Amino acid sequence: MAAKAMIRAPTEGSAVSSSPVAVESDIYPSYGACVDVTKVARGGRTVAAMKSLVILPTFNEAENIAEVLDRVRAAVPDAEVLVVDDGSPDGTAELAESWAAGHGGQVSVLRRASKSGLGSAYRAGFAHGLANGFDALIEMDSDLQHDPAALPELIAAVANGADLAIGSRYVPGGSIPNWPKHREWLSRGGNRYAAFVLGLQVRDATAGFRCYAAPMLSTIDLTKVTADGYGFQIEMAYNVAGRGGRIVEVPIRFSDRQRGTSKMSGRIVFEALGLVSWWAVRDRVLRRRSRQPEAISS
Ligand SMILES: Nc1nc2c(ncn2[C@@H]2O[C@H](COP(=O)(O)OP(=O)(O)OP(=O)(O)O)[C@@H](O)[C@H]2O)c(=O)[nH]1
Ligand SMILES: [Mg+2]
Repeated sequence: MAAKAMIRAPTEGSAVSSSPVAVESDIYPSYGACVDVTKVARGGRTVAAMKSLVILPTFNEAENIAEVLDRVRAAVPDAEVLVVDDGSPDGTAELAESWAAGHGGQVSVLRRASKSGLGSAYRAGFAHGLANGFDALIEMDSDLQHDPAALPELIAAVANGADLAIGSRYVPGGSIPNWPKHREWLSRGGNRYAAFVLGLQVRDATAGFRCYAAPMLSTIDLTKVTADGYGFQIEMAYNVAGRGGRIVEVPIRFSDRQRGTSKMSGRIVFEALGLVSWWAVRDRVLRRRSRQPEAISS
């Protein structure tokens, strides 16, 4: 049975209530047909033996959190969950803690003092996961737009050698059934722009449902990853690609938010656009120019 303990959290003014991990060697059912989940994973282990951490960032998700936790538990019974809550006034953190208390551990809540953004929440979750020896670190929204049933497939992709598995809306088999056309065009256009200017071979770099292999994640200096929201997702994918990492896109169905309110804003879209343009200029224009004299003299 899980013992509850307070340990020092990786960010100022935050605390995580934690519980030990139980790892068993069952094989998860496959969500789609992309990956053979029965294959032996990294280090000779089966997929289910990957020590996996599902990170759930929350800000005012009281209406969703219990169902999210129920469905994550059903999809990946052996995975640990870390809810990263930014002082939600609607009591999300308390609900997550009481869910954990009633379900025999493996769910922890990292409480942070105030709303600090999605990127910051994931950075805190990654730091916790890497410090605690997880093999696979998963990002997932807490509003059920990401179907927890896809978790085994994402973990399986990493178990089978991907450094980053992205739950993708824009590969064959992926879909966004209910989005208004203008939102889909904005998202598709943003992704095409980022892929083109950064030379990134990813169809859905803004997607926030993904699984990282810990060895790859540990090579990225998270203190230098500064973007939030969509920019954060692109920045992380760009970092993995820049290190020669293997990125796999697993098709997912991205549903509409049924309950609670969106926290995304125009500021986050513009931040992503501005940062992507800056990275392209910095890495593809300025660096190429600064390399030219060497190329000529050699
Ligand atoms: N900890 C934390 N979580 C956040 C913050 N902002 C958003 N979130 C969570 O991040 C996830 C994604 O946010 P959403 O508002 O659903 O963003 P989105 O899915 O791009 O936008 P919609 O499609 O409009 O829902 C949700 O689980 C939010 O509760 C934040 O500042 N801190
Ligand atoms: Mg959402």
